[in-house]
Amino acid sequence: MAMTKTTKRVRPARPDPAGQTRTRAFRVGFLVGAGSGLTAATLIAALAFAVTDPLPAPPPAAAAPTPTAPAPAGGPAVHVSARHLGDLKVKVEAQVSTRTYDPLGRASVVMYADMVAMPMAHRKGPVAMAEVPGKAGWYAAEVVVPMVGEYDIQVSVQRPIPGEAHARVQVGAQQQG
Ligand SMILES: [Cu+2]
Repeated sequence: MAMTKTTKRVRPARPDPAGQTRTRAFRVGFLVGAGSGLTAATLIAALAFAVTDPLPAPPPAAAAPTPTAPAPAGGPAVHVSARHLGDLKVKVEAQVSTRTYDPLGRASVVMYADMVAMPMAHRKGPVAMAEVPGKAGWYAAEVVVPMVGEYDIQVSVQRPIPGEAHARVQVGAQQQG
C-alpha cells in the first residue's frame, strides 16, 4: 500500500478588479454623456459609482486588501491529500479555506483522477466531494481507478470561489492470492 501526501496552492493572478471597474464605468459614463447630454451623463456616472462602489472608497495607494473587503481577490486555498486504501481504491481529502484561512463550507467541490503515465486515457471524474461532518472546510471522496499506477488527483472548487490543487498517489499492485 503506497501513501502520498502532497499539497499545492494555486493562486490565479488577477488585477485589482474594483479599480478597473470604477475607471471603466466612468469612461462609459463620459462617452454616453457626450452623445446625449449632461443630465444623462451625470445620471449614468452617479449610477455607475453607486453600483461599483457602495462602500467609501479607500485611497488608491492602499492596494492591499483589508479584512473588511467585500470579496477577497484570488481563489481559495486548497490542500489535497490522496491515500491508497487497497485494491484499486483511493481516498481523497481536501481542505478548503479562504485567503484569510477561514474554512470554506458549503462549497461545490469535485475531483478527477488521471493516470500519470497515460494522460486522459481513462480519466475519472468529475466526482463530487462531500463535506466531512464535523470538519469545517473538509471534503472527501473515494474513487476506484481502473489499473495500478501513479495517479494525479485534481480537486476543483467550483463555487463560491473557483480554485484547484493537485496531489499524486501511487496505487500499488493488488495482493496475490
Ligand atoms: Cu492506465
